[in-house]
Amino acid sequence: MLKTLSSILICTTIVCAVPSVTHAQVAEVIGEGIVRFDASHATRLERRPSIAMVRQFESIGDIDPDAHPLTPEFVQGRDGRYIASISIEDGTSLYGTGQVAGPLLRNGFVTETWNLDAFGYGLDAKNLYTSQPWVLAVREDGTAFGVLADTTERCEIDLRDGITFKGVAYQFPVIVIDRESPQAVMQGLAELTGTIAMPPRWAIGYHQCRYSYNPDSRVREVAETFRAKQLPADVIWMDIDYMDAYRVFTFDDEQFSDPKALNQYLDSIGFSNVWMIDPGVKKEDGYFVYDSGTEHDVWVKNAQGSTFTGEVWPGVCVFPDYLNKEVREWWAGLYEEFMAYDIDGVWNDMNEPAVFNVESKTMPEDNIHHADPELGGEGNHGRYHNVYGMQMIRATREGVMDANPGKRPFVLSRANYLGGHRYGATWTGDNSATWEHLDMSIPMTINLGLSGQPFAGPDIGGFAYNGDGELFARWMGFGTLFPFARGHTAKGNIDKEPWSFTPEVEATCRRALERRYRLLPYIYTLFHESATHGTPIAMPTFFADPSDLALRSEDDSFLLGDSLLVVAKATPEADRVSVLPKPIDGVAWAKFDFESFDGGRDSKDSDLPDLYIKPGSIIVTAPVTQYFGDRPDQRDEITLLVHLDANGEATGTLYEDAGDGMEYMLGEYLLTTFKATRDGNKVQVEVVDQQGKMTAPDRRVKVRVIQ
Ligand code: MIG
Repeated sequence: MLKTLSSILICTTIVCAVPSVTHAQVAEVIGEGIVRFDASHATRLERRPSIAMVRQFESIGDIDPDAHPLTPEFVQGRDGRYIASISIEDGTSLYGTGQVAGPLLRNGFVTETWNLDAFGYGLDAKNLYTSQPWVLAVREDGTAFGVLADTTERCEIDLRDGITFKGVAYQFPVIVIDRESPQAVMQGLAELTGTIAMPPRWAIGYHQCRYSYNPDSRVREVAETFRAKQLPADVIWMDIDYMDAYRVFTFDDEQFSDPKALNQYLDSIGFSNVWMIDPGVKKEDGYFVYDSGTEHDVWVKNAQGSTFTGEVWPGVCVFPDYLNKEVREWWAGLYEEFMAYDIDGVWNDMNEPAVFNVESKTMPEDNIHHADPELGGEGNHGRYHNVYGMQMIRATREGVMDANPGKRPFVLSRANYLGGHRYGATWTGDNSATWEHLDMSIPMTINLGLSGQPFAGPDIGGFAYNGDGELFARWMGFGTLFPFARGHTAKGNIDKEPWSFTPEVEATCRRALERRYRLLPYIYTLFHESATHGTPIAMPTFFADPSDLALRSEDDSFLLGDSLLVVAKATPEADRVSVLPKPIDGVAWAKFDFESFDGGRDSKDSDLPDLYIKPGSIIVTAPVTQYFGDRPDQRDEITLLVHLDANGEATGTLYEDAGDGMEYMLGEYLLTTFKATRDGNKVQVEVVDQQGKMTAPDRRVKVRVIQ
């Protein structure tokens, strides 16, 4: 016995000296069903801080790696690359891997984490704007596990034969979450990487954008047209042309001479506003951002130690080193004056960071970042590239919060990294106005959700190219039901507002928008669930029944929360048949529309997606409003859509709060659980639970039974 012990001790020492011994792996439990594997004791000691995770999880206890069913095999390839692989059983379906083009099911694909300005990307893109080194694996029986390669470096994710991660210069640890269902695995990921913060209510309304609405009179005109035409919308966006020659934190004197007055006007007609800020700062003496940044020594340095310059929109630019706390504080400080123009939300674009006229489209990998010790300390750009945008929006968010204390910030970022959902929402970048991209916007949004970023959606209508009215109507039809719903288009394109095509297209857009606004109580409740438990908001249809293999590659449809299935018509002919979840105890998911709500306006519009409600669930809806805050009495009426299960029962919840501010964190909210029960040929509905301190409104509750 003694002898064995001492030989183990000796062995440990040898392992430290000779890391090529393969079974030197170490494994430690860091959460419920969550194990972190390191290649060796030595690499464990040299492990870098995790930027994806909310904190550095300590070991709750070591386990024998050989006893774990999913122990990765760590090897260093002949090319020096660090490889970690996990084999999978036949019948295992793979998802996630971040922001990826192509289908939902990722088996057989090779992608890479390397944030890229990918304008005009196609179905075979290897890497896009955000990086999430994470795979969700669903076994044949519906149990699941997730694998996180905890590295910020460029990392290949090869799903051709099991799960293989290939890093470049660092022996990263691998974290495995092994749980009973994909939902439980996603919750585990949220335990590690955090959840979204509850957004302001206006941010879950419809957003209208284009590159760019300018001058300010055009912004007013577009906003007014939404109101005149009774097309629900909450937000209008200011893209880069509002700036004075693309200098961030400035306004063009002529085209946007009075931004505050513009924002106040927009507010008076129920529009919130979002304004763009890029990371590239024009290198120009006398420009206050450049002067101040230079004075504070905030710019990223090149390998020689002098300030790196690269070209972006304003011409030659310098780039803040957001990896550094003092730089982030400096950057946050810039928002005080900016937000004082009554700005509501901020859009950080180009933060991969994008650099023009260089082959790599970004800064050199040997640039230097003075990263905080908590982020890993000084290191080159190759190491920190993928978190540059994430740290930028972290700083932006701080700045926005400091400038508008007590308000909920809204930040949209183009680049991001696993865990970056804590700081901002993401969209799928510069897609195209084609049927392929319309089709792909569903799996892309779902896989982002399965990679920890639930607040996501595409440029509805497509960014590059014009597309036609039919494409636009179809895309608006289901796009308005994504967690982040924003129409956008590139410079030089035709107008792409809901009224820009034919009266028929406009009518479809109105129906689609009205559906979102009716569903807002339900959608807001889903955001609350996501902010509380890390639940994805738009989920793959197979989440309805993870053991049903027929659903595993279904990606023309998605679940918006557990109770609502959205089946899009994603081909021009609308001829593809989606697989639906099976009936539950003989009760089918029931198709419904909002027809009887408003005399048929919603019905028989073949460009709208089909909607199904899950047996046993209640979906809480409200009358159509034009924007958040429209009709102060809007909460005085709700309609419960009820679909009883085989036992004649259904339940559903409703989360309500002030829609902005932080008081909800002190209990100023209301979380109501409704239960419906069949009683002869009647249906009784009662409130079975109510949490939170907000006064329950005196309201009319209508019930609509769907069968
Ligand atoms: O190089 O600000 O993805 O949404 O409209 C283009 C102009 C810069 C890229 C963004 C797009 C935005 C555009 N931007």
